[in-house]
Amino acid sequence: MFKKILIANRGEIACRVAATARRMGIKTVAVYSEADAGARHVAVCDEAVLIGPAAARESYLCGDKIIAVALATGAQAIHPGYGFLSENADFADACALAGLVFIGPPAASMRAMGSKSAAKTLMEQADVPLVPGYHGENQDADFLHAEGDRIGYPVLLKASAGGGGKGMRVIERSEDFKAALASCKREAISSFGDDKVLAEKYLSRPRHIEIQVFADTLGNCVYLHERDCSVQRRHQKVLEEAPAPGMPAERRAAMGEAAVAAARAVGYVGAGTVEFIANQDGSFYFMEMNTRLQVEHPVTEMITGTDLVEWQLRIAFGEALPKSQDQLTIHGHAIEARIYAENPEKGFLPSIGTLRHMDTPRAVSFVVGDGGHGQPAPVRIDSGVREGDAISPFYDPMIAKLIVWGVDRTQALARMAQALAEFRIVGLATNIAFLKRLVEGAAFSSADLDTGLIERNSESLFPPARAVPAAALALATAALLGAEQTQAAAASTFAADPFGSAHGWRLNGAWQRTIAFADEFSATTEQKTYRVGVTYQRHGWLLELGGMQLPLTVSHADGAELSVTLGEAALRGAVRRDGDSFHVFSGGRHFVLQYADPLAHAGEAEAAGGRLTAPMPGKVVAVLVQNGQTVSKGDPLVIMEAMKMEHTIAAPADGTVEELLYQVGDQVADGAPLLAFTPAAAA
Ligand code: MV4
Repeated sequence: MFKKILIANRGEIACRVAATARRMGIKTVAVYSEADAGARHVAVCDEAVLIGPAAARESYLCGDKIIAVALATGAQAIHPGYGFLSENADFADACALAGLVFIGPPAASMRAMGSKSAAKTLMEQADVPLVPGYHGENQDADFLHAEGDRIGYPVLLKASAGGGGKGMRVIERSEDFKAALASCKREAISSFGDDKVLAEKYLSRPRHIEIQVFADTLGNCVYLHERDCSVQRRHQKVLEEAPAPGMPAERRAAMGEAAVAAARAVGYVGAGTVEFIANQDGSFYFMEMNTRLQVEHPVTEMITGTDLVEWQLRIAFGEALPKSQDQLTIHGHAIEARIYAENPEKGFLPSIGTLRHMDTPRAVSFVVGDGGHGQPAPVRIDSGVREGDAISPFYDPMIAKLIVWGVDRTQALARMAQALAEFRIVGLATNIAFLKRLVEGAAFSSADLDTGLIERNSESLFPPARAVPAAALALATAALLGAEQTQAAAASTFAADPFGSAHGWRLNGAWQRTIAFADEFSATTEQKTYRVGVTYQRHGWLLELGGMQLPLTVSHADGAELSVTLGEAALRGAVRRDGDSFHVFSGGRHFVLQYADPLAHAGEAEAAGGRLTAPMPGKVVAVLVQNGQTVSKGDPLVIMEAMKMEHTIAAPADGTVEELLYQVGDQVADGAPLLAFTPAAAA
């Protein structure tokens, strides 16, 4: 086997390839851009070499630099992952010329599948079913129009050099043919530099079903069954599953054999995917072949108990396929969801920023399937990022792939919903809540699949923002009050300080304040403010919210995890604070509440002035420090009550409290100095 390979990729696929290489005892070389110096794929490989600036065309797309690194580090082979150089035939040739093994198909197979019309001609000769249409050389407008009339409307025009849905035109009527043809050719020449088009019968509600194939250099070729990737959004896959719901065994075998015939027709070696579109009646037609390992390969691994990267490595080394067709049976059901840093409510705009917190469901970061012994892990996460990493604008904003396995689709669906509820991200907008609505929605759960599923169900997938429920407000309030208590206790220097008591504040009996939370701005609704009245009691608080008075007690707190009782209701959730944002994760939902603490930063601007002043007229309700005490920036010093709200005056910087000017119970005028403070830098 290879001793060392170079991984010419980044993110989750680079990490995933590295995991298999490690298991097989193969050393790995990572390449990385300036944006990725601290990236996970760099950390998990044995060696890493910087290849250029962040922009992909100056780093991950520079075949010559990557080949030079492979030669310099003594790597014998290059795994291209997906995207970047993975389907670049010239790069595969350049690897061979440099004496390196390209872990992928022969360059000639890639080129044969590169042109849609040439590929269709080859497929026709190999008896692979094609959509009725015309894919010949004649591009005369009158001739193509006659072909359109012969095929029958609706007709779909596709750019021959296109892919991924670009350069397509649906034509409903013969009268519209010429105009659509001209527009399709204009787009084809500007997007692909080639205005050749083909015409097909347009299928109105197709499913996207693809077959995983593998071929070795000894002439063996097998199929590893199908994946249903019908749930897409603008040609981006959102959910993928295996096997395809409702697939009869005979059709599975027919599609598998057609896919193997397609691979054989182009002399294929290695991992490939033959993409079909299928009518609702089950008839299926060849669309294109993807000459790489695909993003969604884990669902196939889970149901077949294989490690497809191991297969790729063995085949590239010249070994035979690890399993024969008879040994490739299907076990259970797997679903993959792609978790993206994007905002579904804002047209799926990518969300750039830092992963402040990332709680993932309990999962195995990479497992191969059961291999015939026992069951695969129910939840797998393939990710190239860690908490604290940035999602940059330079690359695909995928955060993770969440893959679940179940004995059947029902169990897999339930596990997916549960795992999505446990996936909590703070710092970026994500599609997690959208995915959860999608997998729980009637269309997906009843497997009523086709490529229009998301558009057709947009009303239920993008529900109008609802009022924040009392449970979420209570959890945020409990987190805020609990944190204040802990802070006060830590800041207190008096052993018997009543303010440090875990039971809450008590000053001459109960006292009250009002906490205001604002929900998120959204494109469709106004920002709403929620007021929560708090009365401090011996064992917890009495909350007033939504016109009701309910006692709130914290029964358990462990990091961000909270169990509270609100009235009669036991509530559980996690609350993560990110500045003034409280992220409440409860019941599988994620609420972002802005804590409207108007005076939280009071006094900060006066740090240099040496005196902290009262932000408004009010009463001193707590003094948390002593004369001469050194404090850290942000430590609470004095708490005032004004207009039924509590305001914490915090240390504006590290420094020393020189002199306290008021005592608990004192009335203070607006702007009056509260204490003398010396910042550390000035001391
Ligand atoms: C089609 C089609 C309907 N009829 N061909 C889109 C991308 C390319 N891979 C093939 N595509 C389609 N070809 C005929 N004759 C509908 C699509 C299509 C589609 C296919 C797979 C997954 C998602 C899709 C979304 C829109 C259209």
